[in-house]
Amino acid sequence: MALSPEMMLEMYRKMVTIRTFERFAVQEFHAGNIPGVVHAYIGEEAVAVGVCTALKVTDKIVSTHRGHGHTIAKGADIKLMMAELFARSNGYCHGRGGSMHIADFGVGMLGANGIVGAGMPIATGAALAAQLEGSDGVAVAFFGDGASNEGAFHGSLNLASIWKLPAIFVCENNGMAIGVPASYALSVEDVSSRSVSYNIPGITVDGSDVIAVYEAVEQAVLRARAGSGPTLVECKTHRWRGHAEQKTASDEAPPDGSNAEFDPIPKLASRLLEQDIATRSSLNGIESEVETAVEQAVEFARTSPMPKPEDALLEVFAP
Ligand SMILES: Cc1ncc(C[n+]2csc(CCOP(=O)(O)OP(=O)(O)O)c2C)c(N)n1
Repeated sequence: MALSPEMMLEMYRKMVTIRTFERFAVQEFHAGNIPGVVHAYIGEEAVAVGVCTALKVTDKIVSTHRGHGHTIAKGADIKLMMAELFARSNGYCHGRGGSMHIADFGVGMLGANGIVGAGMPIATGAALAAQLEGSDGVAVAFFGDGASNEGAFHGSLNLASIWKLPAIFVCENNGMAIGVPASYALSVEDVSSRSVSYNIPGITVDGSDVIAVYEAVEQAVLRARAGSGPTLVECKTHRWRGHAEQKTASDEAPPDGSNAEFDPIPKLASRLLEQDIATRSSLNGIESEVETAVEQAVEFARTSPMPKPEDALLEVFAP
């Protein structure tokens, strides 16, 4: 389906929402208001948004430790997300999970995951469920270049291939797994070439180009819904900050502004302006609406109650 101007503007709004949410999450982490870990998705926004724009709300995604962008792109509520980061009882997991455990089944977001690679078998299972139910649903696994070296990747792609599951494997190749460069750890230049071993299509796209990501995933979705099986989509991208936010300066981010050539947001803005879909002032309007919405999410989190110690075991075990 050709992207309508409304869809392209919504993509812009989503990318700016992710960028702004992450900017505030980083700031609140360093202010001591967020316990646990925050892995920022800044710089990678076009991947989550390009992929999720090609999906229906009933389609499923499974995320990673760097999951805020996927969660926002699939339509989750940023107030409940921020409250979860703040470990408040109003958050998605009632303050028990934090950044790496946010899920919202209502929008098809089956969960972030602190175990690298663990999302791929889950998405494979969700794709099997869609196939057994006879729905036209698809399931997407997001994962990094590091995760593509794990057994879970190879087992998932093989099973999805032989059973022709409606799964899409989206590798966010940001060139690093913590401090280990992909150039050292990967046996191949492009993760997408690993698709050959599983007899499925594999494609590499520019992960800073949201339209290119959308178009590649749209093809994969068509193939999955037609019962023809999975696709491996590799998005080459850049993470701008250190692996995770640190109290120390051991994994410092490059200074702001040094990533202009990889920045997916001005790239989409240029297209919107060239195609007369937006004006600079309408884009400024979106940016300021998003800023207000994220500020309100932070305020919601800040004023939400802490979980009570006596409730510690609620919501932990299934009844
Ligand atoms: C099974 C497992 N091994 C190791 C870790 C520690 N760890 C957390 S993130 C990470 C790097 C992951 O790299 P990649 O998959 O490329 O994702 P990125 O952080 O670049 O988004 C590692 C090794 C973990 N959480 N789980």
